[in-house]
Amino acid sequence: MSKQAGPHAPNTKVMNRFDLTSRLVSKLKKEEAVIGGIGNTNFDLWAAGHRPQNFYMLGSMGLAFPIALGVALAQPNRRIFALEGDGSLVMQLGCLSTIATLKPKNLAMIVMDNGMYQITGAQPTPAAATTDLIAVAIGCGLTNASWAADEEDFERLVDLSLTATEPMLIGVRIDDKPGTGATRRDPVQIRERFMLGLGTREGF
Ligand SMILES: Cc1ncc(C[n+]2csc(CCOP(=O)(O)OP(=O)(O)O)c2C)c(N)n1
Repeated sequence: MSKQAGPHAPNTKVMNRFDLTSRLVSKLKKEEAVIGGIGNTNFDLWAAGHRPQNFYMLGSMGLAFPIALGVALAQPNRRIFALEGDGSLVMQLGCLSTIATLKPKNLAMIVMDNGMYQITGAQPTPAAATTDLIAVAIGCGLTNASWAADEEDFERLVDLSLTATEPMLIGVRIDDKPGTGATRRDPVQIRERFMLGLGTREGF
């Protein structure tokens, strides 16, 4: 079941998380960091081809954007991307205000909006029929936030984000497909590998 109605721009195409994640990853040539949220966003990030600069969140919803904010502030010369599900973002809306206030110019966020908590049984989220997450972000002060109309528009927005001078949020409506891969559930390995990938750990 794909969400057809909702508060979003009416002509926004329903796309696919793995396809969009693969399109994003194929554009990354400068060791950009990518933070995947819990579950499907990090499964598809893994399936799109592991990179040493990928971090895969386990267990807690809503932490992809906050973690990415920390990385963006710590490494201002690196571009940072974050992938989050709509249900997870609803759980952590306050981070949008924080990011709008701190304005890291190297941070781009993507919210994968399927209107449901897919991985726990497809229960509807508030984004299904009530909450427009891009409107919320703009209201928080993230003025560089917009829905991607289709895959081509998504790629255009990602290209813009690679040289943006303010934080950017891209909203994509996606189908109800589960993630295509599965990250190994080993938090220590994920953390150490990411630190090596970002050059903050010399070896372990
Ligand atoms: C704080 C917290 N509450 C609940 C859960 C259980 N849980 C794990 S994933 C998930 C749904 C995530 O939904 P969304 O972010 O929209 O991603 P989707 O599954 O749709 O890809 C839930 C409810 C959790 N892991 N952490």
